[in-house]
Amino acid sequence: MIIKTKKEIPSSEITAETSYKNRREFLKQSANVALGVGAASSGLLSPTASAQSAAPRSAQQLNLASKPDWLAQKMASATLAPNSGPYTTDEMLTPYEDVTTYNNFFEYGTSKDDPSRYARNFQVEPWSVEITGEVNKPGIYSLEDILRPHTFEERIYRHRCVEAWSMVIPWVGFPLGDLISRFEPTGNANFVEFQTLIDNDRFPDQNSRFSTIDWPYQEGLRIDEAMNPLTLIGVGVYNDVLPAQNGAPLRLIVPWKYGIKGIKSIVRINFTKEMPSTSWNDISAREYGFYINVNPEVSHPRWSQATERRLPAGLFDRRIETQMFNGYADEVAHLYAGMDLRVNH
Ligand SMILES: Nc1nc2c(c(=O)[nH]1)N[C@H]1C(S)=C(S)[C@@H](COP(=O)(O)O)O[C@H]1N2
Ligand SMILES: [Mo]
Repeated sequence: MIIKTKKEIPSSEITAETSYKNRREFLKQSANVALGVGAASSGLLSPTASAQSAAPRSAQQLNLASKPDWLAQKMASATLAPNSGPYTTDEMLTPYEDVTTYNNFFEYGTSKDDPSRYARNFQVEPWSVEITGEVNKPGIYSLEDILRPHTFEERIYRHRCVEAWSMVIPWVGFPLGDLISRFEPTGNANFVEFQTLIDNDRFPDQNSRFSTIDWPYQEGLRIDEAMNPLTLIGVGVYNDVLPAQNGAPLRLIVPWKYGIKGIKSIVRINFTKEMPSTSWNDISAREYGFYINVNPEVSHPRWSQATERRLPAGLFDRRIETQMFNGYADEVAHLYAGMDLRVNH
């Protein structure tokens, strides 16, 4: 098998996206080889899978904290998103730059660039997740215990913020349902509640007297929403571990709901009989219901949700129409059969 060496690329030109594309090409070609499609003899294989780990990025974007070997290995063996179906989209990906510098993470401040600025040197180790409530196997699990049994997979999802902007993001993660099953929920587990880390040193705005949120940031799902195959525990983006500003080391991803649901840097998962309270519902139940499903027909009291600004913005705003359930109606509409989605917004 002949493997061609790639021409030297100046490090300034290596971006997260080129390394991302290179790895996708590499994996696709490897798959072809495995299937006997015969790319090997044509010299198409590029040896970039190992080279890409050295791809430099600006320190501001990085914020990757620590990446233990076991995690790096799992990340490298993540399966690619399929070519069609709900787990992918052929819409243009939002560049890594935007995904990692235009963020909502109020623990760092309320400006879009606060998270990437203040998340420097965020240490994810040691990290543990406490499992409590209506399960047969509660306990405190280390990050490795939580993640190791799962096969990582790439999913390319639309991400729609309640503020009416959106992105298309190649996540790496695994189905939340697979994680939940390991703890054996009891018959009383009707809801799942999630909490973000409280840490006044690492999250400056948790000290602020002016912060609107009563920490910790808290979110919840009905158990059938949590078990839906679209719902992910996210551990990476663009083939690499999550930067701190995107919710390292693990976060929730629920693509048919407004981004609010996607709680970051999770330290506790609690199984409850009653509907849990959620941070934004506590602040204003009128504006943010428990369900917050993406719905172009239900306006926010202060703005329409019929359209969204798709990032990257470029010279002019790219305004597109918002889709019911963010385009995932076939997968999730049945969860809300018989419910009035204006009341349960
Ligand atoms: N802990 C915590 N999680 C959070 C938030 C937050 O402020 N704190 N913001 C939410 C909102 S409103 C959005 S749109 C997404 C943004 O995720 P991203 O920055 O990775 O795109 O994170 C969600 N998860
Ligand atoms: Mo959001």
